[in-house]
Amino acid sequence: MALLHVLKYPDPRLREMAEPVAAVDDAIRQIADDMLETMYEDSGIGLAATQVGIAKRIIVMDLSPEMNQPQVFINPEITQRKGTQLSQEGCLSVPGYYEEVERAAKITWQALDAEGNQQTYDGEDLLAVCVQHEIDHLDGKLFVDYLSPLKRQRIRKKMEKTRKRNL
Ligand code: GNR
Ligand code: NI
Repeated sequence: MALLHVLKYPDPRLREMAEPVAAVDDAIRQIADDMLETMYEDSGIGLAATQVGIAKRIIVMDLSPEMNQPQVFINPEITQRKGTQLSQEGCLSVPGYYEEVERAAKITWQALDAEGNQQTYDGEDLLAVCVQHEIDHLDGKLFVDYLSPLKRQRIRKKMEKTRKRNL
């Protein structure tokens, strides 16, 4: 197990398109385990491999109150979207900022599980938000992209200042 470094906006690596995983092997499971450890350490409910500088289509999540129900989705693809919902989103790559984003209310998605088996899942509310947020990361997209250019610019400027202060 190892903690990974979470990239912060506006790091250009957050804009890369992640590649599909060709085979779910021990190396991929190790990445997923390290991502889960990192996500729990940073009190997140989800994490995409893109955020830790690994351009592979792997996401991890845990929406249980006890944070003891880890989920791993490899090569996830949304196959159905229903309705819309507005909710406050945050991101470990944009720490300290929370903004309202519109997403599909209910989704169906397919993914490989940690054993490499293809599965189909349904989710709504926060689960659906989180899956959409994480798949966006794999496509190089961040929740701030849904905000007005002015809001996004303000967040970017403040993030850059914070980064300089921490150098
Ligand atoms: O921890 C997280 N919380 C969260 C809250 C609302 C909508 C999405 C999220 S995902 C975020 C962790 C993260 O950055 N995942 O990419
Ligand atoms: Ni995020």
